Amino acid sequence: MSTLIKNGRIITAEHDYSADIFVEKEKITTISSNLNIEADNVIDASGKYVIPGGLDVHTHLDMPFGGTTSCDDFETGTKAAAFGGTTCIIDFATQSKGTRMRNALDVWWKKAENKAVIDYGFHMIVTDLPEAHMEDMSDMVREGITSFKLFMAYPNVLMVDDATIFRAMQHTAKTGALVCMHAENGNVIDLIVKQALAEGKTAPIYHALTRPTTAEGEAVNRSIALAEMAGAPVYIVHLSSSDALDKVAEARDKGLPVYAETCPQYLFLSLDDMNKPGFEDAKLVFTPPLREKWNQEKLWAGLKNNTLQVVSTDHCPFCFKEQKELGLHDFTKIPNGGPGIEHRMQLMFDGGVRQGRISLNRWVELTSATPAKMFGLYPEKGTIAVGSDADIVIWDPEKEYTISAKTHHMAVDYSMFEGKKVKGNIDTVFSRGEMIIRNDKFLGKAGRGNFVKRDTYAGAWK
Ligand code: DUC
Ligand code: ZN
Ligand code: ZN
Repeated sequence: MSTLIKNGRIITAEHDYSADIFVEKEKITTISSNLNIEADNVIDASGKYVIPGGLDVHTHLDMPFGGTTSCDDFETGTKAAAFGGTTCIIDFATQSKGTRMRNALDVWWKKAENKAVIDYGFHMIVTDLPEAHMEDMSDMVREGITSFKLFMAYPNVLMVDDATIFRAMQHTAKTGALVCMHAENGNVIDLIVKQALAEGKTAPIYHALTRPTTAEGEAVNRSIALAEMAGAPVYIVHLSSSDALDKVAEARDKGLPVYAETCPQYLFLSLDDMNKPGFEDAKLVFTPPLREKWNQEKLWAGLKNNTLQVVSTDHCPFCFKEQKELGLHDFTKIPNGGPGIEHRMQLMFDGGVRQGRISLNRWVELTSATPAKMFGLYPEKGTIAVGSDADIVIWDPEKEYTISAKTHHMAVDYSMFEGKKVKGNIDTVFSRGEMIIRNDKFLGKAGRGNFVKRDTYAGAWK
């Protein structure tokens, strides 16, 4: 199977030029102007951008959490991702306390293998790391699971103590892997939550009001100090506030290998959006929570000046009916998470590029190239180059689209961005050379996605 993509404007993190692309089987084999080659498929991309498929390095598909399970599985979730121009995800396998990481990996492989429609990798959420099982981390790295998420929040559930974090970081310092940190001071937050409940504050908004930005800033700072002592890099996930951003900026100014991602919900939504009647605000209950609106411009500045390097979604969808409703009378029982896997590229294009906040190259860098580099998938993924996987999106910068649960492909019954109009959307999507979306039709099939064995962080940045 071969494809010739003609007349497109190719945008990567570094380049912006017009040329034709020839794809043979799964790879890009030639890039040149005026290519005159016989191909099974010829696509005219005049007036369109040709970009590397997006990488969403923070998703939770089919994940047991908060007394229920996230409602997109690997089929619906990856299909929705593809409809948004994302051609590779890194999802989180979760080690249950008292079990080994290998068990979790086996479970997550099974969840994905017959379902994923695009390529996928895994991070491992570490909840239990006894001294005797440190070798599990090396075992995971050998399997291509080269990043580990640790929680400083959710005491007695997911949280690990500082010594465990430090031990994990000492290990990644040796293997070249990367610790991804959920940075919030869990013990303090738990106390504030208990006090709020005792005062009868049970509505969804109290989820946000009991998780101060200082608790995020403190934990970011602590995780950076632990990483510095361990001689390891650290990657802060879902950074949401100016307080936290300042700590990352300070560390980077010192030259420390500290990185962070933010997510569209923190860039486009704020506490001001949590003002709906009844239980509606539960749709915006995720962790970290929404912040005061002024934080948004700080985050945009962070994306521009590279204090933040990645935009992921933290896609963790729970239906409003029956799932979010578990917390109807108590905000602590609302499953934490929101749906976002489908609209990251559009939101960042419309709100970032079109609004003049970031350049086209930076858009690709934040959503594709740097995620691929950070998590050991570059240059197979994250760029348009000879030898790279033909994960290619033809992007129509003029296509208008209204985000809505009525038309989205996620298996969730609401949208965090219901009714938002965006300009710029996918035209055609290729995954390893196979056309999987054209004319708004899905042409791929469940199970065609491959597990990607990732290089280490240190390997990727050599
Ligand atoms: N952190 C995540 O990254 N996702 C879902 C919930 C959480 O706390
Ligand atoms: Zn988290
Ligand atoms: Zn998450």
